Amino acid sequence: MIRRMATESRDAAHPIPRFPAGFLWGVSTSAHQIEGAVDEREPSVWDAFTAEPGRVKDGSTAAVACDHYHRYGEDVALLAGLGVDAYRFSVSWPRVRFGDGSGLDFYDRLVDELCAAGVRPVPTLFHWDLPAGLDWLDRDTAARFADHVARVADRLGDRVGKWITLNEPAEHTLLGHALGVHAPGRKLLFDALPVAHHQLLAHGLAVRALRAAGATDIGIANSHGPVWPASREPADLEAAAFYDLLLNRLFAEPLLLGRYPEGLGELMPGDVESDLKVIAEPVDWYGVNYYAPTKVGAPQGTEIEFGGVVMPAELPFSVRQIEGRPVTDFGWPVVPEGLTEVLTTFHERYGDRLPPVVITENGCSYEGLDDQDRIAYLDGHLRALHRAVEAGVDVRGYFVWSLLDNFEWAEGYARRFGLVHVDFEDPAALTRTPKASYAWFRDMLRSQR
Ligand code: IFM
Repeated sequence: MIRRMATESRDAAHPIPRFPAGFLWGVSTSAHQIEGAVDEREPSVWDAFTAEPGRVKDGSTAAVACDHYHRYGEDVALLAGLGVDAYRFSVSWPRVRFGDGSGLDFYDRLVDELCAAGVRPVPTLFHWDLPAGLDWLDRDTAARFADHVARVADRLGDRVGKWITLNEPAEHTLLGHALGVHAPGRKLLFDALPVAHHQLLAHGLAVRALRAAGATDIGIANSHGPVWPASREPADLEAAAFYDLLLNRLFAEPLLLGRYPEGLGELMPGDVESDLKVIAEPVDWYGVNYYAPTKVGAPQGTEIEFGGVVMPAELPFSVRQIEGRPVTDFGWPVVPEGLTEVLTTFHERYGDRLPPVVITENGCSYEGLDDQDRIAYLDGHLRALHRAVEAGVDVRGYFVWSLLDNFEWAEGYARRFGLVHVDFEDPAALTRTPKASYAWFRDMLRSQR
């Protein structure tokens, strides 16, 4: 059921500046966070993780989530009402492997529905829900992923033009394998680096599989943000540079430059030089997920809790709070100019090796239907994005995270990122109610046409 809109859009005294012609506007979601229908897919590493007490803060699971699997028609109607050009969703690998291919039928139906509504489907082929039994520490998982990609491209490629290989391999490595706060819950610290390498290899193999299937519009969704040193002291500068290496350069440079940044290549498994040739398969655009900058200083010798993540004392850096900024319900600082900064930094660092950029995620967690904080966040970030365009960065699209409130991983349902509220208190109805930000984004899109 879809309820009437919470409020009408507020008057924009200063409209968002116009983005270049052909700019792609969309919203994003991911399979595990919204689909539910757990019995109609194979298990994933997230099912085992959420079953362990204490892993998810509110004790919830994604077994039903938004039940998008059964309610996708309603959700496509919401997309059409919003007036977006494109919808970024993810294809669940455990669902694709289910039964005799009936899992893929779901994406067939979804893509048909999107096309009928005039919304371009933009699938992400891996968004953290690894099939149970597979492991990114194994090199073979990269080859298995390429098979999955070929299968999906074969089925959907007649209607899907734009593809995303992976979502945020950095977070999947860091949170899932180094710090253990996401599935599969490993705390390997720097021994998690092979997970990064195998995902990057999987990306390169996926690009090859997509090209073999005739795809011409391929990207990745990498998370990036500026890293601000806590002070100008050498120890803080060094710690910040190291964090920048891990968050930004480790995942950008193999793809864009065909090499690992200093010292990291030696730590990776296998024939790294030959793998880098695969990893650097050219992409048509580069996706950036941006939420906030990170302030980083020298280690403080103690465990630090930051943004819901406990960082052990032995790390060679410590993450600090950025003071003097509003924060989202997640405690993340709201820093729109960080988006301009990360894009202009990449433009300067990588020059013409950086393909056109698409913002594949940007958004914030706030409670409430009259979500003026979210409107302010999106308004500020779109202006910041436009400043990057004015500064010469070739930006081709922007996707809000997220269409719906959903299962926010280890936080459960406590963090609401949606333009549309979902009533998780009433699991039989899971009523969708567009928030004020939905109307605001819809009106902003109209002003761009
Ligand atoms: O919900 C996540 C998403 O799955 C990946 N990027 C960040 C979002 C907000 O935490």
